[in-house]
Amino acid sequence: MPNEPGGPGRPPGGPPREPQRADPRREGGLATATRRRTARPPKYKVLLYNDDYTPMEFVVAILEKLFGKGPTEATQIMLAIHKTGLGIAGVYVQDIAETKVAAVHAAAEERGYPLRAGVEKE
Ligand code: TYC
Repeated sequence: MPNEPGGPGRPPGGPPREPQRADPRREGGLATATRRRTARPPKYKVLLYNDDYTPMEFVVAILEKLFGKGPTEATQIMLAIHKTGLGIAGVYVQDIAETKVAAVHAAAEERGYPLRAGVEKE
């Protein structure tokens, strides 16, 4: 019996075999048919830092209004920052992350609070 084009023969009666592919390690781990055309842009964490003066309610309000958190998650993040010194408010592409940091600083300065934020590449 001649071999099939996709590979050596198989015993009769079993399920049809997937077509054989080249070693995926030599193709970057993705089959050609499903490879992305555009790379995912790098993501940046927006960090909030603890301080001794910004009220807890203000930080919760920032996490709700600027970072889309619900009240429970916003409170958990704020308390984690209060205890550990910093926490992640959200993860965005670079220009959005930097805009969020500027918005945090603007809102804090408007109220006279020293709250600080920053970005860190993921
Ligand atoms: N440590 C502040 C207080 O006790 C609360 C606080 C939490 C401040 C998180 C900043 O990013 C912050 N009022």
